[in-house]
Amino acid sequence: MSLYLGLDSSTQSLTAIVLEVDRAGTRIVYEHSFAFDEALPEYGTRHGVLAADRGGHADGGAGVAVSSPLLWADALDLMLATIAASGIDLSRLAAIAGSAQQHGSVYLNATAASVLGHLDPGRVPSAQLAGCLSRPVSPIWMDASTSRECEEITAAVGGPLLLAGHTGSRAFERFTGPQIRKFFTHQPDAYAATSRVHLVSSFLASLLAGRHAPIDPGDGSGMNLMDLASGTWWRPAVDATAPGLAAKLPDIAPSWTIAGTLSAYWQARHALPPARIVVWSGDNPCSLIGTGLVREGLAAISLGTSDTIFGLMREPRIDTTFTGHVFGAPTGDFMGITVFANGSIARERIRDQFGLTWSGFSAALASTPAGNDGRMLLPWFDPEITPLVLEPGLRRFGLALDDGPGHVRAVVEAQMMALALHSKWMQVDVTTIHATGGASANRDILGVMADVFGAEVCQFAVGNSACLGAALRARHADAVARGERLTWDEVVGGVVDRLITLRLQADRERHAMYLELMRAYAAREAQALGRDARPIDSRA
Ligand code: XUL
Repeated sequence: MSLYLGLDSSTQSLTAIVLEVDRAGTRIVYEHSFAFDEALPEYGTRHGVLAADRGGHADGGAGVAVSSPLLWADALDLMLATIAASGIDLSRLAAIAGSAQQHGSVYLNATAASVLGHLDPGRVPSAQLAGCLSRPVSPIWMDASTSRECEEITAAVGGPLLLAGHTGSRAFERFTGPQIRKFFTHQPDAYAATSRVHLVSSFLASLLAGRHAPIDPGDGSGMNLMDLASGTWWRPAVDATAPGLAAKLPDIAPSWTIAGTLSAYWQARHALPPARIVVWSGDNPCSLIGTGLVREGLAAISLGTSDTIFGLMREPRIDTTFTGHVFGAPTGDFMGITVFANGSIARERIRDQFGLTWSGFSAALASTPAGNDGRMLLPWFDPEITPLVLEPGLRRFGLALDDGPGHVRAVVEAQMMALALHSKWMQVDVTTIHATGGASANRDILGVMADVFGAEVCQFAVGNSACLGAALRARHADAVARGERLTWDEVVGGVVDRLITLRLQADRERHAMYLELMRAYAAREAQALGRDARPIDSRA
């Protein structure tokens, strides 16, 4: 009998899931989560993002969103201490894998390799790692401040089609390459003092293993730097991003690679065994596993800080509309994904604006008719990724400022219609949607999802499928390392399907109504963006 630990370091929180695997099957035996703002208030984050007076805008300006790598390190320490005190027999812990918010980058100087390997178990990690940072903050996926760098990289490699053809995406503001370029142009000395650029995922794997860990193709494909087909750095993009970058990037290795064993620091600090440390991946690639999408043709929607829609692809199908991305999948395949920045943050803003609890939010949704009697909004509280909106602001249509229930339905309908409209490029037959993320606990939101897509929606007992996916990846990588043959169907089978708690069917009439409403939504979106409605509308 073995235990596998999955960790998910997301924008706002850290989650852990422990799986127990024996001949009878796989069970979740432990699950714990805490929010960064509350568990580590000394870092001064709001929703996991550093406030302006804590370094949040120190190196940027408008559209900047940064967090602290030391916060993530201390959170890991706090979580391992909590798990160690939980009473589980951790001597059976065989492997640890992780998931992290994608795109964020961590900049380390040349001392890091030695410091990572010689941490003092008597002290918290942050106190010892601070001197290794060549940049005290990490730009994260919510950052929208690199349009200029996106243009420069695109031009240097020969245009968006070439960049997307190789890396899986046109240049996106939050992607790591444009962020690295901005650091190089704004702080050339600090860039020169950087010897390793990690992603959040590879940084945390390095911290656990006590040495520099590789990047997996799932998270590497969110950088505008990796050649998808070969899973190696694409030299024209690397050279277009910043001088000397090739020497600063970690290796890329398959998602089931063992990066090392849990370092002496963690073993001594929390009395943990020398478990295998599996290469970490991004939260969306991990969610693909945690929602059981190891076959083509199924789709998942994650309603987290960001809302995302994704599905597995055997062959990379590049999005020539440049809306979404092709990432590597932890199975060694690919995944199509479209990302919306205004996910839970938009839902929370409406909830808070009208003084509601989540049950009040649900009640408001249930009390309003499908279609909202024509009331609509465009939910762009923050800069939006899909479609690209760099100057945020809510746009209301027929919606009075004090109409709480109207706003609740309008934000949910807008999000679901945007998800449906902008994911057409993925060519996935959306007949069944696996819903995940915090807001997937809300049955009324899933009802709107089913009706907008005209699909069956499955709700899971585990809201954090990225964390479950990480734990399942730990199990898979451990089996590979032991020389066992274990298919991905076997990894997820009997685990993910057993967690389905509810299947919601679409209402045909309401779906027909939403198909009409989507045309109006697409037209309003196009109008707000100052362009003709046809490109979106013709695909509706
Ligand atoms: C994916 C993306 C977000 C983050 C959230 O491209 O930007 O979904 O991964 O953690």
